[in-house]
This record gives sequence, structure tokens and C-alpha cells, in this order.
Amino acid sequence: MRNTIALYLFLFVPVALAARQEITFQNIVLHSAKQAEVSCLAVQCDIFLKETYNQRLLAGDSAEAYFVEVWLKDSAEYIKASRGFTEFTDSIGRLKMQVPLYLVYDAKLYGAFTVYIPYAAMQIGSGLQKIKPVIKVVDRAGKIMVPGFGGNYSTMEVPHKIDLRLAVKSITVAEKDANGKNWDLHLTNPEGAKPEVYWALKYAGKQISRSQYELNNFEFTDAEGKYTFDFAVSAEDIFYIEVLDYDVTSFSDKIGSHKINLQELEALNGADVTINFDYVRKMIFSLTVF
Ligand SMILES: [Ca+2]
Ligand SMILES: [Ca+2]
Repeated sequence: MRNTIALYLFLFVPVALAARQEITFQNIVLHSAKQAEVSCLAVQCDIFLKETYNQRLLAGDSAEAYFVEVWLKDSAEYIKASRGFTEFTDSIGRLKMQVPLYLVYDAKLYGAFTVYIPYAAMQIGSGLQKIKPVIKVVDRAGKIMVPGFGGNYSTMEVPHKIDLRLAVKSITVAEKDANGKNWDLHLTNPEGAKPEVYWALKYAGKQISRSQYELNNFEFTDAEGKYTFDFAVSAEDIFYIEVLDYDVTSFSDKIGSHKINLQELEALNGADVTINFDYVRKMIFSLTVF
């Protein structure tokens, strides 16, 4: 019997000490801001922790970060993500931004914590719209720390949105990189020194689409439009078509990055355009507004 009690205490005491972190939000404010050259809704709040990282560590909780997740509502409904923005959604298509909240040794307050959500990623009309954030916090294992805290509605000016179709038809890259070296190291097979060329669409600092690569080839082609991609941007947003060499053993090598803004787009609309930039000798693509 005494053994049983001793064992019970041994198991029970650490669990009791490791009670959950408590997190609260105050001063939730919405405003509009440019972030990564894109019109965004900024959701700002002050976050208060009940205990510091050091206190949690003493309680046996070594989590060094929590994750703040922000959804939006326009009425009773959650706002869904626009076409092409799967990088910004939860599993059922609701627009979601997730940002890590790194824990500092002795801090209990995170003042002015801000999450940026591109307006173009929201399935919402332009002009004045009522929007409210719903904030949740999870730990690294996905355990819910704060179940879903709703702010108040604010009236925001949502910029005019443009639906686009991007088709990258072909890419030819230089045979050597910036250092005059082969794109890939390959001592036994000269073919293996050629790159694996693919393109990626970079928007608001995130890769929102990419093509597959072709093995050992200075060229990429997509005559059938297999990787044609539909997405939306706000009127003055800037985005990038990046060309890369896929590498298994390291980060892919960047071959070139082409910046696209709307002035350029109006001149381009629908036609095949041939350009060169950085170590891309030739890229043929089209951008269509629809
Ligand atoms: Ca490489
Ligand atoms: Ca490669």
C-alpha cells in the first residue's frame, strides 16, 4: 500500500506542477499596411502570458514557441481564401495566417504582436467591409492553448482585386552560375552537372505556386499549360516569378527573379512575352487578367 502511494505521488506531482500556460489578448486593432510589397490587413494585439518561459521550464514545459493563428469573419461566417491561396488556409479552406510566438526567458508581455494577411487572399468584396479577427493559440504539438478569441468588427477599405492567370511556357537558363561554375556538382556524369529548372511564384514573401522540374536540363517547358496558375492580387501589389535549380542536398539554387507590377501587367495582358533576367537567358510567359 505504501508503495502504491509513493508511486502515485511520483506520477501525480509533476503533472500538477505543469499546469497550462494561460494566454490573453488585449488591444486588438486592425489596420491596413504594405507588407512584402503587398496590401495587407494587419491584425495587431498585445499578448500576455501568465508565466514566463523560465517559470514554465521549472514546471517541466520546454516549449520554446507557441503559434498564433488568425482567422477572419465578415459576418457570422469565416472568410474563405481566394483561388490560388492554399498556402494561406486551414484544412477546410478558411483563410488562416499562422505566426510563431517565440518565448523569451523572462517576458510575460508581447506588445504589438502583428500578423499580416494579404487582402487579395480573402474571398471578400472590395470597398468598405466589416471584418473581425478570431485568434487561437496552439503549441508545437497542435495542442490548443487558447480556443478561439474573437475581436470586434472594424470597417476596412479593401482594395480592388484583380484575377490573374499565369502561364510560364518555357525557360532557358545560362550554362554556368554567377561564379562561372556548373549548377550542380557532378564528377562522373557530365549530364548530372546540368540543373533541374523550375519556376515558383512568390507573393507576400510566400511561395504560392511552383512547377515541377526537369532532370539535367538547361530548359524547362510546359507547352500544355500543366502548371498554369490562377490567383488574385490587389491593384498595386508586386510579385515575383523566381527560376531555380532544384537541389536534393541543399536549398535550391536561385537562377533569377523577375519582378512584376501592375503597370507592366496592363501592357502584357494575355500576350506571350519573352524576357531575360539574371541567369535566365530566355523565359516565355503570359499573364491574363480575367
Ligand atoms: Ca545546384
Ligand atoms: Ca540541381
